[in-house]
This record gives sequence, C-alpha cells and structure tokens, in this order.
Amino acid sequence: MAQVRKGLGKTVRAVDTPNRAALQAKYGIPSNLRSCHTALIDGMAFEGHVPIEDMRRVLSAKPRGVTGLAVGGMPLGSPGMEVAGQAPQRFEVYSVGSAGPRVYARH
Ligand SMILES: [Cu+2]
Repeated sequence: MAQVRKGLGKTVRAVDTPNRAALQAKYGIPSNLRSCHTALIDGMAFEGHVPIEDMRRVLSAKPRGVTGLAVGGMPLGSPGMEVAGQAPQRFEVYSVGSAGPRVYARH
C-alpha cells in the first residue's frame, strides 16, 4: 500500500512493506540500529527518528562511505517522540555504510 503526500519541497511516497530488512541490509543499517521506519532521500537511507538538521547536513556533504543515518529504537524526545512534561532522552545518530557505523551527532 503506497500513499503519496507533498510537502517540504519533496513528494513523499509512503510504502508499507514486509521486506524492509532487505532495504536496511542494502544500505548497511546494522540490526542494533534498526527502527520503525526507513526513509530514502536522494540516494541515502534514514532509519528511525533522525533529526532534520542531521539529514540536511549529510545530504549536502554526502561523505564518502556513508549511505545514511540511523537512530536505533525510538528515543523519547527525538523528532516525533516528544512527550509533554517528560525530559528528552540523550541519543546518538550514527552514520552507516561501508565506513561502518560511527557517531555522527549527539542530542
Ligand atoms: Cu518510531
């Protein structure tokens, strides 16, 4: 099932698939960093609740050996996971790809 939405200068196609593990493997997202959704933008993959500023930074830099960014789990306070009255958790954003998972940003 695919849904098409427009916004933020991009057309978004949302797809529910039972085969997301193959996509995660293709982009080098290790099992401990897999989360609830995977976004593909301009040839890079974004796993889980990755902050938009990190997405913009990696998309403009396109570092060698990096195929995307990943946030494992669903940390409280990450984008879309804000809960009024609850302090945000600290979490790391990892770059993934042939260069291996590395901390890309801390929040
Ligand atoms: Cu989630």
